[in-house]
Amino acid sequence: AKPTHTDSPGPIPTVIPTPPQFQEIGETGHRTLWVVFALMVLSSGFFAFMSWNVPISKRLYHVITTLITITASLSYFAMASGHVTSFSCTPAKDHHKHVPDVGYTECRQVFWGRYVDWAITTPLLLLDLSLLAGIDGAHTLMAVIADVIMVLSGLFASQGETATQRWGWYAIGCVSYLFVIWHVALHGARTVTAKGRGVTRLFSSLALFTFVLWTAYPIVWGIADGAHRTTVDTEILIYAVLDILAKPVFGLWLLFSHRSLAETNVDVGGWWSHG
Ligand code: RET
Repeated sequence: AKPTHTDSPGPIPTVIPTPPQFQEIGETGHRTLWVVFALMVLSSGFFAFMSWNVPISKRLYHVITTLITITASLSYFAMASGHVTSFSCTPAKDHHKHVPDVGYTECRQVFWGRYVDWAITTPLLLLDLSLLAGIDGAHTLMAVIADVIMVLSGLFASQGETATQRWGWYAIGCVSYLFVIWHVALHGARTVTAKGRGVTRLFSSLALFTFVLWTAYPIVWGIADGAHRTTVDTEILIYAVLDILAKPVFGLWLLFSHRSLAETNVDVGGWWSHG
């Protein structure tokens, strides 16, 4: 029979759904973002200053490297001022043993602005390395596209709602990363020998430094964004250290070596500068 308002409402549910758990930025994370913003601005100024007495035709690495830290300054300004961020909600993991499995969600703050930064700066970093190693345009282009696919996959992974979406995109990103290493590190190791011992030694150390550092990013992503095993602040701190090494420290190393090693010069042709 059709229920009427006089019928018993039925048993009261015994499991009260847990509200979503929020993981978000704290004071430490906030301060860290502002500090890195300041460091990126200072580095940009310093790199621009380093190119002062260098003729335009020899300023290729200076221009690329300064654009990298300028882009990072913009992205850190955006993140520090509370922009370019959203909450990504996923079903809670069973590692929260103290909570009955009632299917609550975990909403973690994601700074998607990072991925916009990486989509611009990682291709520029690869360009620095490719030019240094004398890698041809074809391999450079393939590496850059694989790299953009890697970063966009990371962005999609961070916004995914199901495990398939998140870990699927993550896996696609990791495969793309292997192509980047293949085209730049392995291929570059072969082409750089034509540029002499000095450049070969510089490229080997810079490429090793780069790919050891870069490999930390997917590991951090897996632990922090994938498995939610760290706080948002810890994630911000780790990425801050990695970003400072991958951008200002990489840039200092490259530009100072370039200054004392004439063979690092690239013949960039007439479009770049008229002599
Ligand atoms: C993601 C997740 C998907 C799989 C892989 C990733 C790699 C990211 C890397 C980022 C490098 C950033 C740098 C920033 C500069 O400061 C997107 C985390 C492989 C390698 C160097």
